[in-house]
Amino acid sequence: MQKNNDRTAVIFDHDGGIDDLLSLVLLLSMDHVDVLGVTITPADCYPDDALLSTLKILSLTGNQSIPVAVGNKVGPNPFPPDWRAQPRVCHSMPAMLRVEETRGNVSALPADEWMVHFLKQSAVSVTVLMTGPCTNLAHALDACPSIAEKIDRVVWMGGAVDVKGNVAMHDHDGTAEWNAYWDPLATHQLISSGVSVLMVPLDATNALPVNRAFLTQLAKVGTEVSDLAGQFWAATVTAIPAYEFTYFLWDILATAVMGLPSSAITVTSGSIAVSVQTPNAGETYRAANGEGNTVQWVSSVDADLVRNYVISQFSRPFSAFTAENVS
Ligand code: AGV
Ligand code: CA
Repeated sequence: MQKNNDRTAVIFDHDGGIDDLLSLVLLLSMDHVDVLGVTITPADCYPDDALLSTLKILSLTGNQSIPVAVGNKVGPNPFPPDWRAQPRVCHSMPAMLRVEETRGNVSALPADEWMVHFLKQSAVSVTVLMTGPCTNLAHALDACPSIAEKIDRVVWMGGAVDVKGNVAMHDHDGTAEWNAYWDPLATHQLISSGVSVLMVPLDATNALPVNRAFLTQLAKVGTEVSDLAGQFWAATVTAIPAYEFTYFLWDILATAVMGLPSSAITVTSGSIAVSVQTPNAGETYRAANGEGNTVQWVSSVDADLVRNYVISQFSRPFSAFTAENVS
């Protein structure tokens, strides 16, 4: 498989949350990354909102030619409607309303089929970055296992290994992270797929709450991009001040991994298993006796380094986000 060493080809699958949308902005800010496609999982969002915000961000950054595909596969454990509606604020902000989205790049295929179609013909191996449930990719791998050869690695925001989860539901014991819980079977399929997986679980993201100190640091930049990011995040601070409701730089950390120096993160390797039943559906736990599969996960981070990296990327003008050399 052809591999270009100084550039990273990425398919970005997100689920339309506020930090998913900011992750798209962050990913597009990285000079060494070529975003080859954006796919949407209809999980922690309403898909029409997620698509509209995605297209507007692509227009704002001069990336209207990147293909976008919306998924139609859903997991069994829906997100609360309040959370799904929250990112509607993003495409309702002045800078987002002013920019006209274009729809010529929206695929007629659902996201999982687009992934199969794209990867089958791809001459390069790609990184699949996912910041929502992994349902689209699990379906794609199921439909066409040979696409695994085109996947260099998967970087996935999901799971909770040595820390408690963030699911607080009536039939759950609180051990799972939401992306893993939404579609526990897909999580199980991903972990056991044999594809190289780097999880970015709550173990690492817990160090990065969206708090006033971070928002103040970001606000000091005072540019078009940093102000838009600050406005998106400001919409998250009305949450109940409890662990399960607090907003973290979840997806942002998973995305930042694509550009951070390796000194900023600690990666652990081990055998992980996934529960697909109540009361711990979606729990990603250290497996005993050959039960699980070997994956890697980010177990801790240098939080200051991550925050500084994100803020410095968001200090760039939108004009610096346009791909020059996608071939
Ligand atoms: O579990 C974290 C994942 C991330 O992909 N999502 C939100 C991020 O996009 C689900 C989630 C957990 N707690 C939440 C979430 C909250 N308080 N509000 C909205 N979404
Ligand atoms: Ca997400």
